[in-house]
Amino acid sequence: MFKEKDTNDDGNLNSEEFEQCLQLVGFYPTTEDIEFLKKHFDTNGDGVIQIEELLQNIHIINEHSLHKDEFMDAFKKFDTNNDGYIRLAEMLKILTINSFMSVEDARGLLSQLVKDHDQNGDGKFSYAEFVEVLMTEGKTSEDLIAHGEADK
Ligand SMILES: [Ca+2]
Ligand SMILES: [Ca+2]
Ligand SMILES: [Ca+2]
Repeated sequence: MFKEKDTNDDGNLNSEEFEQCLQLVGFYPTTEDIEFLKKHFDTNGDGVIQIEELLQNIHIINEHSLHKDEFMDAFKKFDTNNDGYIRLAEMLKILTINSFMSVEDARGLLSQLVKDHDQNGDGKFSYAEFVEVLMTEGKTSEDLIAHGEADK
């Protein structure tokens, strides 16, 4: 369904085409949203969103559109060095802050999360991977977000 939005038919989506695609799935993004998503869903790092990348991440973008304030807040909170990835050390720090979890428990949880959700195996969570953690881990993720919120 996105093919027709790719007006010059090269498989790449410019910002405008990308925005139109998002509207197709019921998401009316702001310019800030577009920039954020372009940054985080450009999986192959060529600076453009391909239709393929959009399709791969469509369930995440959909979830993002429903909970973006909550998710983006949580992501920013975990990404303490602001490099666009949540490294395990960053996550460990949040989890163990104020003795929320023991270091041992936190390490256990992290290794499970990495095993299940680090799709590309680079040992850190991209925004897309992080949203997937939140989507599939249910209770845990609510705890994570709540904890991050409480510590503002
Ligand atoms: Ca790309
Ligand atoms: Ca980081
Ligand atoms: Ca990863």
